[in-house]
Amino acid sequence: MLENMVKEIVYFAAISISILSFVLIGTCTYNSVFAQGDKVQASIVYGASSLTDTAYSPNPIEASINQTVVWTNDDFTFHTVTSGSAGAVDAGKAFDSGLASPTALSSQGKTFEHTFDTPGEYPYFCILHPAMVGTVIVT
Ligand SMILES: [Cu+2]
Repeated sequence: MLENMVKEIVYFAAISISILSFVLIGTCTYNSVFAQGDKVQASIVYGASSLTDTAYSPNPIEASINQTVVWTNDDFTFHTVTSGSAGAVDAGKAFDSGLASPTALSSQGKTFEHTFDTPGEYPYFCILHPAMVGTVIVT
């Protein structure tokens, strides 16, 4: 009788430990994949047309060297992710989702990505709504 109870407790403990280790290993694997993931997600928020420095989220976007930033248009209108500032001669030189290119953020759900291989601060804006501004900080 007592022996059966002990057996049951041992059995239960063994199952608990194996389930726990499964969960732990799963969590670790997930974390390492996440850390290796070289993409930073950013959003053009809903209603961005009427926003300024909150149109792109997060703002600023922080990235490490050689990380790729992915912008998703979560709004219902056409936007761009264009490096520099409105009217500057070098606007769009570093990166530009464009107005007609395949990367154009012409509708909801479209994405544009750029990999930053040099540290620095990269201001950017939307050609169609120049009040929309953001910064990528690469360290
Ligand atoms: Cu816009």
